[in-house]
Amino acid sequence: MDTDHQQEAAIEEHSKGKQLEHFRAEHDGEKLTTNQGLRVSSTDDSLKAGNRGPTLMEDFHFREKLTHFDHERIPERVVHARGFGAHGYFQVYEPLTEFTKAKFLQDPAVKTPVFVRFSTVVGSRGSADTVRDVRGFATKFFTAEGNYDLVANNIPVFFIQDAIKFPDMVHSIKPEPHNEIPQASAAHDTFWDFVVSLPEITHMIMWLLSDRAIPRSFRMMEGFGVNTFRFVNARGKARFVKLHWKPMLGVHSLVWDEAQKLAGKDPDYHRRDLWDAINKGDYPEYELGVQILDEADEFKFDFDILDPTKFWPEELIPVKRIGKMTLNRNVDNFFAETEQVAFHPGHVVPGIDFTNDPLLQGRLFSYLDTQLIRLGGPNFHEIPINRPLAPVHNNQRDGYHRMTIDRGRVSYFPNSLQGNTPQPASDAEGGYVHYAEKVDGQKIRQRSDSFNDHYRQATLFWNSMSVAEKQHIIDAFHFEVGGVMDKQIKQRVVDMFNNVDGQLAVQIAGGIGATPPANPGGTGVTATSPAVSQENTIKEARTRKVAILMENGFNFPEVTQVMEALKGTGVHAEIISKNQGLLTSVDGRQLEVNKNYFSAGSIMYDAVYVTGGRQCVDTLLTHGDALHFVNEAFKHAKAIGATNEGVDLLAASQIRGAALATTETFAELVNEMGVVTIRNAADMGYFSQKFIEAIAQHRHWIRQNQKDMVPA
Ligand code: HDE
Repeated sequence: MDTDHQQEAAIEEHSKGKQLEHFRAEHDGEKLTTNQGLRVSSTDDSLKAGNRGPTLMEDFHFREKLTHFDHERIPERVVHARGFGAHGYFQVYEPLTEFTKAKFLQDPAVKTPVFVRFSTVVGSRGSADTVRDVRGFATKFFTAEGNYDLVANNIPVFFIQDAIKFPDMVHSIKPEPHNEIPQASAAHDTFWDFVVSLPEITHMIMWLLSDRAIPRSFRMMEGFGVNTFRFVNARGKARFVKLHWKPMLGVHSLVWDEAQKLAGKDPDYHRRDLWDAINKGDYPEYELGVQILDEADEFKFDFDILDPTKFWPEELIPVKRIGKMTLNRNVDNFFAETEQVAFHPGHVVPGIDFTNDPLLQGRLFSYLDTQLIRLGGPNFHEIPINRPLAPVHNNQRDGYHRMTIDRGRVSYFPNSLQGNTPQPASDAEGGYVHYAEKVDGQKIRQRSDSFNDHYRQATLFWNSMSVAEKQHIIDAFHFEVGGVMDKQIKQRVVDMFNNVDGQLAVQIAGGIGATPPANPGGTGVTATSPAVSQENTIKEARTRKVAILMENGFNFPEVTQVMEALKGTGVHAEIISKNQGLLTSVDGRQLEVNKNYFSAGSIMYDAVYVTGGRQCVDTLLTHGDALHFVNEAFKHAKAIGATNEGVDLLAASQIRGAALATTETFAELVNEMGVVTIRNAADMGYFSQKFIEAIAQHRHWIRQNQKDMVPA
């Protein structure tokens, strides 16, 4: 068939309403075209009347190109504007039939596709990744029964109890409206003015000022559904449920100094980490956990289970791990996928239902509403990233950006012209039937008294923190409230947190120039919840990053033995040197430098290793950047390793308190405070093993006092 005939055939198909995809594929010469498919002869010069003359109106290519560009931006999300997404799949471990009829939670053989978007809350789209903030952790499950969205955060509680206060809360924490300062930060007057005026926010502030709000990686964060949902099984029996994501690599954080420096040196730190990990095959994995509560136990606890400023302590209600999510594919296009994805806690499937949690009820309105302005109309479900795998049939029609070509003349129900289709489905056919909870009440703008205890769980959280975690919270108060100008607000912060713990209030006051409480207070709660402390998390070295400081004249076998051992444990190493290019060892062999000191800093790595070789170390000793690298890694409590002459660099640095191998020690390993050294050794096996163990610890808080004395 010649081209004319093919085209005729294709046009005929088109008139029958069929797609022209095969025609397009056959005729695609991959040449530059207009949006109408017209090949363009030049895109460097606009059409002009004479080569120094004015541009002509008839230059449709110029006008189309500029017009499209002028309209490229859509409004960023009002909260959670900065995010990063990835694809993957979810598999349940065993049928959850007893608790829910949700199909995607029945068959361990089924891999349900997912799309996850991680985010910060307050900052604009171009803000830094490592700011102190809650992280969003939203997952879209493309199930056979329609899309299910688990729109979670990395902190299990929330700022407010009723969604009607959400605009106030967000206005207070966003940059102040008169001067748009500060970006992506809570350290300013309007936020703390709001805080001290709202006792229910107390518990959330404890979490926000804890290490949870500066994660090491999206791969090392928990996710919490926050709101209380319902699981409903096929017999109609309902139970309350809280949903959790548990990262297989444990929960780990940055330190504040590191987070601030990273915001300058690599504002894309978290998204780069996720992107690189997936590209390297280090697929992030999270287990889905559920806390399930019988309806009969609704009032059994000293907090209201519908109160979103409370978590359900795992000691009281254990987390059952029901399946695993693996993120194994990066996006092809950030805008099309990550920016246009639209989550909504109201996207549920049969077997998952709501409760009267007043925050959840309000969320059910807001998410759909916000997409209408953000994505420009009611057809955002047709954007490829949002399109369910389950077929869509209904009588909704038209609207901006409609993609579906609806056939026939029937767009109403009931009808007889189309056999009364599409028909609603019965319960047995998978139709969504809302849980028939009995509700009876008067119309009142009030809250239950059971929502009135704002301090006890804040004390429980404080009690559960390790010494280092407590210190970080106090430091965070000093930074955040230290940024407040109004003195009475500062004082009210001290008074507010005196309700949680007297000593906490005294220590807050000490750093912000406020008066300590006359009567140190507290709630009297002495219990702890070990699961909320990151001290008790999974600790392993896999996927961590080590910087190797090196110059010409290094010992080739020494460094390559260590590199092999790291690689064998799934730890990634990069060689850092003053200049990029090739380095030559004592015996003339070469290794390529990955980064120089302009592009790398200790803040981008989990550990540092200094290798031996007389000439190599003598050069390193003349580099302030190398000494700073070691000092800073020590200050940030990271594992540090050095072998043979490499130990000289540590000895010349300002690290304190950790004993180092001396020239007299023969192949004897010294391992103190996460500083692992050995001298006069040829076999790096034992050193590598101990160094990897130190990396797995993530941080060595035992250095608490010594590290603070290090200038870096
Ligand atoms: Fe959101 N939230 N939120 N939120 N939220 C949005 O929806 C809102 C809440 C969460 O990656 C918005 O599409 C109200 C709790 C995440 O696209 C908006 C309330 C939790 C994301 C909205 C809450 C979340 C959002 C803005 C009640 C943890 C990012 C853009 C006070 C369980 C999703 C959008 C993504 C996004 C409203 C509270 C998590 C305006 C009214 C609690 C992860 O609709």
